[in-house]
Amino acid sequence: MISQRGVHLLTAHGLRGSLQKAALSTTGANHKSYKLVVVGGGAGGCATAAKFSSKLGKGQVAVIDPANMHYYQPMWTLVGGGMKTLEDSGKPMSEVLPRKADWIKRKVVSFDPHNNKVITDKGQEINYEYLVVALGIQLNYEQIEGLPEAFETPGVCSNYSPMYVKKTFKSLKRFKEGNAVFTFPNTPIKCAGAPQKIMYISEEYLRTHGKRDKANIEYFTSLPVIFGIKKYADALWKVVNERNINVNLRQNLVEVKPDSREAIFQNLDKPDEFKTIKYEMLHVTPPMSSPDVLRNCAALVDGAGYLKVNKETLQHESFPNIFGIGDCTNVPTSKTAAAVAGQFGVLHRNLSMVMEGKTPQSVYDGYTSCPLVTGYSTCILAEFDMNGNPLETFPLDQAKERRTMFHMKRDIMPSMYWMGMLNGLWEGPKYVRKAMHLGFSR
Ligand code: FAD
Ligand code: UQ1
Repeated sequence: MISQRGVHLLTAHGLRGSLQKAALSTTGANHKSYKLVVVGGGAGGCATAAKFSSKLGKGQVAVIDPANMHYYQPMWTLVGGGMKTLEDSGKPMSEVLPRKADWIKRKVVSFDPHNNKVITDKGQEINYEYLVVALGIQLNYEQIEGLPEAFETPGVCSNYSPMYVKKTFKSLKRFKEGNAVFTFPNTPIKCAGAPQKIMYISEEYLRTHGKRDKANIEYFTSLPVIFGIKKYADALWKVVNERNINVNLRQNLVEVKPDSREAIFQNLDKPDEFKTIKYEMLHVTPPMSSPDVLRNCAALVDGAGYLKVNKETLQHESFPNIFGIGDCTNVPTSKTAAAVAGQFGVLHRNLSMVMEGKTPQSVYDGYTSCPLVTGYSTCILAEFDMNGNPLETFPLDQAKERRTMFHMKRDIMPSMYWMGMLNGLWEGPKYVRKAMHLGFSR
């Protein structure tokens, strides 16, 4: 059900009247206006722009994003394991954004939601009737003391950034003996399974390359659990135990000393207690936050700095002409591209209704998925909802490591992303799930 508050916000009659004040034409290089502005041309922004530029026509939709490249980030797990290259994972932004949308290749530096405009780093004011915020999540590597310097040294890597992902496989190849350390930070992150996926891949690599008996594999996580959903956590404990991987819970990486090749962790339950471990290889998942530009706009965000939307309709809680999608929102589900796919169907239906002066009806169930790659040919396909209940597509035990799921992740998902999702044609596996369960599934 849509909450009472959501329904109340959406009676968009008054909204449409006031928004008509926003000029619809382009009014000069430093001041442009669009029916719909999409901030961020990543997974959620690109899908949204494709759908609405096709619906509204040329010149009505703008995407603002400064990036030259659009990356399919889920592939970086495979890049880290040497199964794909960084080049395989990216396409020029100009090739993926829809032709009917204007691409403003700039960074948004501030929001002015009371006046329906955003400002770019070139000082341009871009007015909108409707706004979709799809900024993703910010990586904060610099918050870990010594880490930026450590990235300059061998063996320190991170699948989370195109700058450091190539170093992961290099680190595996140069590994001789010692500790291979994998971290999970003390903040919400995107794809909460990725910090351990690369650990399982690394374990298999070291085993099949004759180095496993000289390697000690350590997982340091800030969380009190190995994974947030019990069904998959139970399966992952089996994997780490069978493969002799040490798991250290409630341990947060606070400092790296590249000269002595040491990583320092704080015990989050006893904050005065620190543990130092020498590393031969260190894979870091950085602390993350809502992007600064969003956090700085108090009217748009919740206490944690994320875009404050109705978790069911994805409409902003205070500005009915603003919607959010993806990692930058405060929707309480695990931040993944699969979640973005599930949100996208809801967003395009609800925003279309608001554009027609109607009340949003479509409800997001919190669907998200994390293909937990456990090596070079196996994967546990975790799928669950906002309440942490499994919401699985296939009528089989998805907590089991399977080759079929690995092939889906490696060979099918990329095309589904580039051709389906970015063209606004993939809303997640809801209908596949219903078909697979003969209609007996949500
Ligand atoms: P993004 O796709 O990150 O896009 C944000 C866009 O905003 C970017 O293009 C950026 O340039 C732009 N931007 C940022 N700041 C500004 C600004 N100031 N002005 C204008 N534009 C700006 N998900 C899965 O479903 N399955 C997986 O297996 C999976 N594995 C992953 C593995 C790794 C290693 C990583 C890093 C991620 C993984 N994900 C996975 C997560 C998935 O990639 C993200 O959740 C998804 O891309 C989020 O989409 P988004 O549109 O919210 O943000
Ligand atoms: C998915 O929809 C998606 O978005 C495109 C992903 O991101 C790459 C995924 O990893 C997964 C698993 C899904 C869900 C799709 C199916 C068919 C289960």
